[in-house]
Amino acid sequence: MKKLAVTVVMLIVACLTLVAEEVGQVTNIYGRENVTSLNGMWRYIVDVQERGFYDYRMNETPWGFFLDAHQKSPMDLVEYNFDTSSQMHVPGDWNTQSERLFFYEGTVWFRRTFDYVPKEGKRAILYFGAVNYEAIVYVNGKKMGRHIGGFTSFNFDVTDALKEGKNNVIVKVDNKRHKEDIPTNIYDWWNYGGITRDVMLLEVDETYIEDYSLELDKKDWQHLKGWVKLNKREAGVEVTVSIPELKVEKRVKTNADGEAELSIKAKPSLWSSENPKLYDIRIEKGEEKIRDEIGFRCIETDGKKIKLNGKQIFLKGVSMHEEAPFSGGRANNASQAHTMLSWAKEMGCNYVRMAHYPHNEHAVREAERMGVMVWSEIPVYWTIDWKNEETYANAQRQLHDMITRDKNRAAVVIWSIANETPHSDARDEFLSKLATYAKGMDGTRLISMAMEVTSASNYHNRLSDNMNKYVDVVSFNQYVGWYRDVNDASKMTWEIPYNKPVIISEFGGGALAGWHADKETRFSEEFQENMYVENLKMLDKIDGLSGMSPWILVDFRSPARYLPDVQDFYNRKGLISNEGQKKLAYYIMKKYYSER
Ligand code: GCB
Repeated sequence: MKKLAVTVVMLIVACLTLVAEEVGQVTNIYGRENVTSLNGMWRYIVDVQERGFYDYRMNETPWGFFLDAHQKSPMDLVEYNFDTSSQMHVPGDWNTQSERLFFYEGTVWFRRTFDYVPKEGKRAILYFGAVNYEAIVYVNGKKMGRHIGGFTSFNFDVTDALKEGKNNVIVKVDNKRHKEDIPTNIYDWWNYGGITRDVMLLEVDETYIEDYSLELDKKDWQHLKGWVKLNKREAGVEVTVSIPELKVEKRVKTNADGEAELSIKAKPSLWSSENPKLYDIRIEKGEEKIRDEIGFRCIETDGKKIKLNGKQIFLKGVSMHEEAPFSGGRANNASQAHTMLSWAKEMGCNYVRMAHYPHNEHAVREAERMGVMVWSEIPVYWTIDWKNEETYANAQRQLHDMITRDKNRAAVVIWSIANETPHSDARDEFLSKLATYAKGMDGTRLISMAMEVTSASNYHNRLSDNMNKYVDVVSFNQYVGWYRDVNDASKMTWEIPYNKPVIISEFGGGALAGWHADKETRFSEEFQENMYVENLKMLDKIDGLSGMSPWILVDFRSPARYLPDVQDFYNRKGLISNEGQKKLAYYIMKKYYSER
């Protein structure tokens, strides 16, 4: 009997360790057919000690929550029950859906059940837009895999785990912070936990289109180039790419790597802020049909200038976090993005810095439709564990996944690899490798990072960063007027000794909306307003100034902002309050951009 029990446990463990085939990142999930949304209400269990995962020896248990066990007789001891547990909405963070979880950092298990009918010759891909921070995914008790990184999409081939009838997906989500993570354990935004972006089940053929790229050839604007990639190394598969409006229909065949090059003669109307033209694109392989909207444009630098489609531009920007306007919490849909981008546009912006991590795909696509250029960034923020190889691999994977997802978005003009990273040899090595990697993946966009100025003397600001060689655009954050006396602004001189365009990636300071006092009183709207006036005069003197993204469009939650009745866990540097109230400084920026 004992032997039998041991065998049963061993069998269960063997089952649990079955990891699904890792499949490449499936792009443009929203433009594919045969997609079922698994968004909606999911059951959840808060597991502070992770007892649904580890036994007391700290081994992975064979009876964990991932089995979704049920009492078979009244005698059975099962100390959890998904069926009667509370529910929360996916996509969504747990912090704003349950008061008890507002400050929670740890493990929460999520379960969703769904009906499924397996189909001959079809594969099922389970897609997550993002889970913060670590996700371990099980389907019907079988482990599909693990993903780390809170802002990038991932997917598993779950075909072999699915069955006819009722199925379940269980996800162990853990948002604990660690020094070796990306981001590391301290940062100035809220660590929203949960399944924060869309969850979808995609049905495809055994051989399917995994990814593709289509863009304007920088050297020849009457030429589009790109590639299509299958999930398998299968030669001779025919793929058709068409752009009806341009009367393009191109048939290509895959090579032995399952890839095909695209080279198309066409004369598209170029995408810009004034003309955010997107073309309807169809990519087809037999029955498989993918639709996309793609814009074509050329972004480049010329000495200290940034040029879009050959014309010098000034990036009139603002920084933004991915936090839902009015309701708070992680933003995850197009309408929230639309609200925020409309505020930015009304202020005169043609550009936003999506800080400090890749924002959701809806937001990037919305920016593109609205003609707003985007700086997109990975959370290599402050003091990363530079010497840790796994940390580097994690950062590179996040960079890879960000570029893979958004490489067809004309709106994205800058990939940023880091924010405010203290200088050291180890940091230089880490960041130069990342920058080189980004360039290798995408040679058409500009690479940048938010640097810090290193003062040469009290009123002389000199930028000196070994990373200057690796970036196309030199960007830095500076806070004269907030972390330094505002009266210093008029005395400041700047030295940026590189022949590259300069973007001020952050400047600003806090104000509590609706609170009025004189311009010497911190946190009053007048203080912030005056600081903006002084900063703009100061920044205008910078040689090669090609854009700016003041910090920040909207007040956002931060655990490091404790001041009662003023901050209340909000970083108040927004030009607009978290309730949508525009502050005086918003109008200073609006006026400045209207005159630029
Ligand atoms: C910075 C950081 C940003 C912070 C901001 C601040 O330099 O890049 O994430 O929120 O300063 O408010 O201090």
